[in-house]
Amino acid sequence: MNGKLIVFEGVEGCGKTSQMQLCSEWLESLGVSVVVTREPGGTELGLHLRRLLLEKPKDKLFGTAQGEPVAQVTELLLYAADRSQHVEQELKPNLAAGKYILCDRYTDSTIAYQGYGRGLNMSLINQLNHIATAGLESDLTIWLDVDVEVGLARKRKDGIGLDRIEQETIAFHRRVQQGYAELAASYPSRIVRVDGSLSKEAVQQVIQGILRVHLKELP
Ligand code: Z5A
Repeated sequence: MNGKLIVFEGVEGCGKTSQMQLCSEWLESLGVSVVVTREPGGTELGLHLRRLLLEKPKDKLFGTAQGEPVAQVTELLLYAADRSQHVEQELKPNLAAGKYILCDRYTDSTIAYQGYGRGLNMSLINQLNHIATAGLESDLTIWLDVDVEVGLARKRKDGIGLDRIEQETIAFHRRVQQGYAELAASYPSRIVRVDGSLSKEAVQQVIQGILRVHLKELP
C-alpha cells in the first residue's frame, strides 16, 4: 500500500486531536500502519520551536523570557523551520515506508493563521510553504468546521490556560475561519469540509466515509 498524508485542520477546539485518535484506532483495526504527528512539534527540534511559538509571553522561556513579543515574520519563519524539519525527518520517510500519516495541521494552517489571521503577505507564505515542504502536499485535508466561539468554549471548559495564539481576539479567529472557508472553496478535491459541531461519534462516521471515498485502496 502507498503511504498517504492525511491532514486535519480547523480553528482551536474544532476536535482535531479527538478525531485523529478515533481515526487512528479505526485505521489500525483495518490493519493499516498509522503514524500520528503534528505541527508545530512533530520532531525533537519542532518541540523546542513549539514552546517558543506557543508559550504565553509571560512564561519564562528563551527569547520571550522578558515578555519580548515575537515579530510576525519571525513567527512565520519558525513555523516554516518546524515544517521543513518535520517533512524531512518524519513525513517523507514514513510515506516512503507506506504509512498512513495523520497530521494535526500543515501548510493550510500557515495560510489561515499567518495569512488571513495576521495579514502577512500571501506570496511570501506560499513561497515558504513550498520551500519547507519541498512540494509535498497532503493527499487529503479534513477541515473540521466549527464556529470559533464554540471551539474556544470547548478549550476553556478543558480548564487548560489559553496559549499565545488562542489569546488572540475573536476577530483574529474569525479571519482564520474565513481563511479555511476560502481554502476549501479553492481546493475542493484536496480539502473536504466536515461539520465539526456534530457529536464526536457522528463526526468520526463522516470522516470514515470520506476516507473510504478518497482512499480507495483501504482494506
Ligand atoms: N499554527 C499557526 O499559527 N501556524 C501554523 O503554520 C501552524 C500552527 C502549523 C497550535 O495548534 C497552534 O499553532 C494553533 C495554530 C498555530 N493555534 N493555537 N493555539 P494546536 O493544533 O496544537 O492547538 P489547537 O488548535 O488549539 O488544537 P487543540 O487544542 O489540540 O484542539 P483540537 O485538537 O482541535 O480539539 P480536541 O483536543 O480534540 O478537542 C478540544 C475539546 O473539545 C476537548 O475537550 C474535546 O473533548 C472537545 N470536543 C472535541 N470534539 C467535540 C465534539 N464533536 N463535540 C463536543 N466536544 C468536543
